Amino acid sequence: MNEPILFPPSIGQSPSRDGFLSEAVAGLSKPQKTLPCKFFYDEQGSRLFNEICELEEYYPTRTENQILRDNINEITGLIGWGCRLVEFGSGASTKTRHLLTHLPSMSGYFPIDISGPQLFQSAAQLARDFPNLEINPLEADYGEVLELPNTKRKPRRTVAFFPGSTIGNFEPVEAIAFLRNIAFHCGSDGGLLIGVDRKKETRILESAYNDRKGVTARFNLNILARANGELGADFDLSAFCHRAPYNETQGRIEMHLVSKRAQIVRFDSQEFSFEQGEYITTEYSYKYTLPGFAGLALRAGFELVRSWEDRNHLFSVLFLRVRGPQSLFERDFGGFRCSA
Ligand code: AVI
Repeated sequence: MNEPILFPPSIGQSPSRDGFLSEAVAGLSKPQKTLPCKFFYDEQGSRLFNEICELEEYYPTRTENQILRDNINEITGLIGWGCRLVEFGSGASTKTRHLLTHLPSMSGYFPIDISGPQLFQSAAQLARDFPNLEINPLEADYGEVLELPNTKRKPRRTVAFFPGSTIGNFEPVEAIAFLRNIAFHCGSDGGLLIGVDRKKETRILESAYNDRKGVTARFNLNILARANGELGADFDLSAFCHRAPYNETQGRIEMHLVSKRAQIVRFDSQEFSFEQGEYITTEYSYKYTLPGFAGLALRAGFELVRSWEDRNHLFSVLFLRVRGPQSLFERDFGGFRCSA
């Protein structure tokens, strides 16, 4: 058996302390205070997110897994042989294992994630389990990746994998710019396998983001703990509470951290004052109809090939293909970020 091929970690574009500091200061200085959701994912935040994925109320993970399992032959048939698979926001790469098992003679797998420890741990485990596969993990804010590494074996095509409905964490215009960038990376004949959370009853959505065990609340509050630890901020975590209403007009869950009392928070020699009831927006999670998302993808240079859904219409997995060479000239070099 060949030696596992695991390239040294490519570090360099991951968000730095300075990046967190400048974005936190900018976000908390706005009339509607914000903290970007990409800063949820330090080690503790990644652990809490994995816990969220196991919650009874949080249907997206298990529903998407089920859709992938039920349709694996058709999905991997559309991706085809000899592809270079690039995963944006790979986390623990749990869903990818299933794909890798069913994808014949791949040219390589590139997991990209903002959280280094989890990325390298899961890449090492995958390298043990798939010893003939070239795996090249990249620790980076996947919204800012400008170039992909080459594989030793020339790929027949590049297919991006963006599961988990993370596309919902982008504002729609940012989602278009981000997908356009993926189309550019994939090139002509490129494909995209993506998970999208669907619009549904408010009751189901709100309970998914306000779970009874309070894991989502801890996940949300952890961003303040991170600011305390990394930026020297003095957030009193007991003076903020989690709230996640569904904004039906905008079609999105909004994650808020609500100040329980009037207070002042200090860091970086600056003061940020809060009135009682004032809140920080930490995340948007947009929900889509299938035609709504297909229309957005079209504007990014992708056409819908096939979609699959669960029997309760909670979640969709879509396979899209790059529309044609003309759409590749439309790349947007602006920054792409999580919303909020
Ligand atoms: C990562 N992302 C798709 C999750 C979501 O559902 O928007 C993040 C999350 N926030 C709260 N719970 C889960």
